[in-house]
Amino acid sequence: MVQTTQVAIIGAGPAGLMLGRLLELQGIDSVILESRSREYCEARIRAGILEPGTRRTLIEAGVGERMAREGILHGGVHLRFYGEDHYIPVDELAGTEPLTIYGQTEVVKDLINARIAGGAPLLFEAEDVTVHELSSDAPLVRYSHGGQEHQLRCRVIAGCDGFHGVCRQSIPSEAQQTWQREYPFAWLGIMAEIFTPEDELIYAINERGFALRSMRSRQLSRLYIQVEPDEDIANWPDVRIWEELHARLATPGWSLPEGPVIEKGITPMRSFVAAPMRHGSLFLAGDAAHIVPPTGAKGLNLAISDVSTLARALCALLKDGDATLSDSYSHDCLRRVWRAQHFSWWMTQMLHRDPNDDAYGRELQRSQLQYVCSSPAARRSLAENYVGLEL
Ligand code: RFL
Ligand code: PHB
Repeated sequence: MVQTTQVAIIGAGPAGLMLGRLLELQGIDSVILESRSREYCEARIRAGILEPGTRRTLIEAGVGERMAREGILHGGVHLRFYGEDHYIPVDELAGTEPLTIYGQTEVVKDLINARIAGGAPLLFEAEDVTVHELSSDAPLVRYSHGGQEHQLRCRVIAGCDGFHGVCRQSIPSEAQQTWQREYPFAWLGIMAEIFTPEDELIYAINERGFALRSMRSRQLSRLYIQVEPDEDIANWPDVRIWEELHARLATPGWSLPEGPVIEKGITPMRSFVAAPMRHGSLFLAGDAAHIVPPTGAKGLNLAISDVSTLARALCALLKDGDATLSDSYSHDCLRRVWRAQHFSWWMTQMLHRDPNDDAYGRELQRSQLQYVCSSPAARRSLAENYVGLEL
């Protein structure tokens, strides 16, 4: 039997779930197909910093209540390098609301709960999803679920299935251009039970490399260190991780408290863009279309801004028959995407120890850090990009 819906959404990450929510509020039907289990999606630890615009979108969509209650507002970041510490008050410099510390896992849980409460279809463990007839106005999605094969006929397919998903790969290579950069390092991240009274993030670099102190709550810290790109987590017992964190983050008069490590993993660093973000009736959003290294904390925020743009475009298309916004969707998103690409690359090269760099390169990097921390114009530029530009 062939089911029908207006929008078939592939992937229940932040992009797919938020798109489903925004469409539901506009009375547009969708079916969300997700390959993983609900438990897996709700436990996957990823981003944690929400721009003011993302916070607003969650609240306006009626899924921001727990975030407003439990999220921690944070107004700035410390840049710590070679013994110097500088505080950049990003909200004050950019003239915006503060950022919010609230884990992506929590955003995903809130969106899943809202979807289930509203009764709109969300299928976990949907296998072998494939997309067809993309150049028609009635594309088709095939998938299997519960051991049975299904077909879903729709008006539009939203490819929100992340970097390794099927949607982008279904676009003929001659119809899409890609740009990418690999970095010669990765991030080893841990979640540790530590009580932290301070609200601010610390980005640090010294001769041993990059480190970041972030958090998920007052009781839960998220910490990262730069490691080799092909590093094996088995080489990193907790004691070695703490040793590196102390060596990279500590300054005179400040030391990092330790606590039990409850999760650890290694994330590769990559920049990637595929354009256009649309092929016929298939629209890509979030990591399906672009990846940034996590240094600028932009990945989740970009996913939410893509689907806000997409929801407006699909609303005009499906309710009023007006294709203006869906025709400009890719162009409209890519402006913000490339700004975030540049900022993420810029933060990454400024804050990591590149094994291929020479002594001259390292002095340039140190001079850049000193300039960013001391020039009012440079501080403001970092702040504007960190909170997310209104484009
Ligand atoms: P997601 O979150 O990857 O969701 C895509 C969903 O699609 C599902 N899927 C499929 N479903 C059906 N059929 C298929 N064939 C499918 N293939 C995949 C997947 O199971 C998944 O549920 O993409 P989305 O929604 O675009 O959201 C983007 C964000 O998740 C991402 O940008 C950020 O989390 C990036 N990122 C980080 N960003 C930050 O700002 N700060 C961070 O600290 C940070 N850490 C991370 C990260 C990304 C990571 N990845 C992708 C490996 C840490 C990691 C490990
Ligand atoms: C995080 O809390 O996971 C986090 C914070 C800031 C970043 C990246 C990740 O730049």
